[in-house]
Parts: sequence; C-alpha cells; structure tokens
Amino acid sequence: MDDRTAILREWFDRVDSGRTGSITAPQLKRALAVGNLNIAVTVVEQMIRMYDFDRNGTMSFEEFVALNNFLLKVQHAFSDLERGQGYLSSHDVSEALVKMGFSLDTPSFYSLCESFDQKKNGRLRLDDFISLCIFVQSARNLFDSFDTAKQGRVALDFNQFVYCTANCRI
Ligand SMILES: [Ca+2]
Repeated sequence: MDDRTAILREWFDRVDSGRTGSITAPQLKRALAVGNLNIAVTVVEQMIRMYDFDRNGTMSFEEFVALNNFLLKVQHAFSDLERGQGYLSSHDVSEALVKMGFSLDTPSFYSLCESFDQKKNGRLRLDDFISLCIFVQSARNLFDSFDTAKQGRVALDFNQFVYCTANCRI
C-alpha cells in the first residue's frame, strides 16, 4: 500500500463510522462538508452511482479510490485556473472543461453553468464546479452507453429519454 492509498484508507475508515466496509451518501456528504465542500445530497448520490461498480448503492474502498481519482482531476483543473480568487468565472469553467476533455457548444455550456452557479453571480466555487463536473461526466457516460457505434449521436425513444433525464437529474 503506497502512502496515498494509506491516507485514503484512513479517511475512508473514519467516514465508515459503523465499520461496514462501505460508505453511504449521507456519510460521504458529511465527510465532504468537513473539508468545506457543501455538495447537495443528490450530487453525492450521483457521485456514488458513477463509481458504484457492483451497483449496491454504497461505496466500497476500491470504488472510493476511483471516485477520488476523478475528484483530484477536478480539483487540479480548478486550482490551475482560480488564480487565488477561490472561484472560476464562466470563461475559466469553459477552459477547465476543455482541459478535461469536454468541449461544449455555447448554448449547452451556458445552460450548464447557470444550473450549477448556486449564487447566480457568475462565480463557481469548488463545490459548484465539482457538482458541474459530476453532472457532465455522468451525462457523458450515459450518452456513451447509448452511442454504441461511437458516432457522437444517439436516437432515443421516449422511454430512453425519460431514463436519461431521470439519471442525470441532480
Ligand atoms: Ca458499491
């Protein structure tokens, strides 16, 4: 076990207060709040769904390590661009998303930014930005699961559309 894994393990065991070997959405939400990240429980649930490989609704240590890798990537993108301000402007968000491999057109980018700009002041703090990235990544995963021919385009019937929107609603 390397140092980073050992630190994560310690953190995980502290959050897993009942020593069940897995952590739940409310436990993860509380743990993130200790680190000053105020993330809506629906977003935390989405985080868990993204990496819940065995689909049991909770996060094992291995699943948590995968989530943590994603969160580190998001945090790095944020700190690269926040320039000591503590927030990203929508221009910075766009740049960060491109760096992370998401290039969106203007209408989808702005509606995305607006929905995650909690204070509606054009400034996305780290928790807003994490929520936004969780949404974009899960939308990407869901899209890819339908785009089996990898053509960048999918055709959905109404049931599939409802399935998608229900899955991405956070
Ligand atoms: Ca699981």
